[in-house]
Amino acid sequence: MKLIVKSKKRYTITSALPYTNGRLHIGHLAGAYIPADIYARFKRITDNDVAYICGSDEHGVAISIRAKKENKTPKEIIDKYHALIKKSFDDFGISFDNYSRTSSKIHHETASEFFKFLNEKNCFEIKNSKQLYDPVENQFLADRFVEGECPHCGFEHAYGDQCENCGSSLSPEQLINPISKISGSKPIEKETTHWYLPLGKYVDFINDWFLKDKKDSAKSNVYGQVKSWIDQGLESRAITRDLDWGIPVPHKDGDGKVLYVWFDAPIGYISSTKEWAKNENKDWELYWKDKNTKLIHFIGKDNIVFHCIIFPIILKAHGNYILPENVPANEFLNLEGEKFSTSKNWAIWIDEFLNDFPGMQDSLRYTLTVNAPETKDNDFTWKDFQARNNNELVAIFGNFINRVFVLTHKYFDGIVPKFDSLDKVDNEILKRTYEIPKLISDSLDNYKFRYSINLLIDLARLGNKYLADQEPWKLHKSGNIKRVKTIMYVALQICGMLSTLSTPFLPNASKKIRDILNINEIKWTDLSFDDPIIEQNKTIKKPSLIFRKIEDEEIKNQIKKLKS
Ligand code: B3M
Ligand code: ZN
Repeated sequence: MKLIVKSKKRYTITSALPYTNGRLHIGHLAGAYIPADIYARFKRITDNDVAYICGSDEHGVAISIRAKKENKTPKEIIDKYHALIKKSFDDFGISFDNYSRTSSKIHHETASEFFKFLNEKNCFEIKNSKQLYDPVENQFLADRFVEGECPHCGFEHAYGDQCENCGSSLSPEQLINPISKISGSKPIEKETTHWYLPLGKYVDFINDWFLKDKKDSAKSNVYGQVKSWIDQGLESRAITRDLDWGIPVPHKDGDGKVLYVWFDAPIGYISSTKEWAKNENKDWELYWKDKNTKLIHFIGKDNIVFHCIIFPIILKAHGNYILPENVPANEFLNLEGEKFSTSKNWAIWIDEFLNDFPGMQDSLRYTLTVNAPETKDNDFTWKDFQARNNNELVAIFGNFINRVFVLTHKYFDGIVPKFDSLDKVDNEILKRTYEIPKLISDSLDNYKFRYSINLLIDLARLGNKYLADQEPWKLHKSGNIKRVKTIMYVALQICGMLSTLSTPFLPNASKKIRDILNINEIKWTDLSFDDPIIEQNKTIKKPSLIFRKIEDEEIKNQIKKLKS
């Protein structure tokens, strides 16, 4: 009998496209990348058809501002940061099936086509309005080019398109005491024409598709945000801008205008899928238009409105696309009690982390998962990282695996022993071991990453307790080899189970354990109550270190580095 019974499905899984205006830090990883990567690996190992899609978000004012700061062109900026970000993802081991960029030709074409299609379908309103204008620089102040006080929460550095404090989506005119980020001057108002998406026409759609149908499946933090936006009422939103960096508006009246970055960026998921499908000889449309495909967006909480309201409305207006099945947004991660800040260099950069802790990706994955900002903001501290690594990964998980491997070599020359009968305790622990895959699988299906990874560690904890209770070393001394064989056989099955169950969470450790056990990756859907994971008589390799301890000195240095 199989442990997990599931039919094969198709998944399009996306992680938010990072802006190419800076390096990646661990706060990014915790929000939209590690959970998505766990989920994608989980869906692969349960035998599904998965496209895990991402890419760089290379348009928008964030890029232009960075370019000004570094005295470079926007193109130089996106090339620099795209390369750095992509390398960090690769080195960290995020398993994207495709990582594209929105400056690519395929994306410009896809986004332009989308605009033209919607424009011809009369999905937009074209309106004149007065907008903020920088009289010194002679340019319109869209989005992040203008800052001011948030009309909703009073935060003083809200951007022209969004308040990062309360998450409200804004337009520049709503800001109190706006200031140009380019010249520092007080903006004036000037008339201009733009294309608007009439969000208000889609309130019924969002009510039905999201607020009714996703009441039970959406995370409560996500549901709450969407509900409050709908309660506030949806206004038309401009999807074009008077800027010189972005995708030119494909229309005869579009001179000097580009598509709003939040119009083109989510379409980037589609163009990245197209790019991947082309390389892999697949049909991209199955991943975006087949109603049996499940579309899941992993994002941070500041992107909820775009993924639960605006992008779904764009897809709905188009008409041929599937809608997201779930948008499991995370809250924010703080660092040592304060917000991550690129400008204050209050961050742990991925490239620096990997330099200082080479090969320790799994330790960070573990800490960021067990402590994920799943339902509320959470804090990363270096001390907690050390404690999680040393007291949980090393002392529980690594210790169990290592003891079993060492004893198997010591007593049986590394050969998996044959046993003749199982005692009650053996049956009980095996039963529990074989229950875990379904428990983990069900909780991952509900986006409960913290709970899932705790189930994994609990299994290792149980293994340790089994060894401590059974004391095979005593039995070996007293000559009860028959019982020792059974105990080691059972303990090896738990190791086998840990190796396969850790695949999505701790992919490097999982691979090391499988190498020692001499087994291939096992699909969870192939696990069965009747089959042992590790065959009797099989030889396992000599153990090597799976996790290493982190010394106090290393943590002290990191804290010093952060504070300097
Ligand atoms: N680039 C915003 C952000 O980094 C953004 C996400 C786009 S997802 C389509 O917060
Ligand atoms: Zn606010």
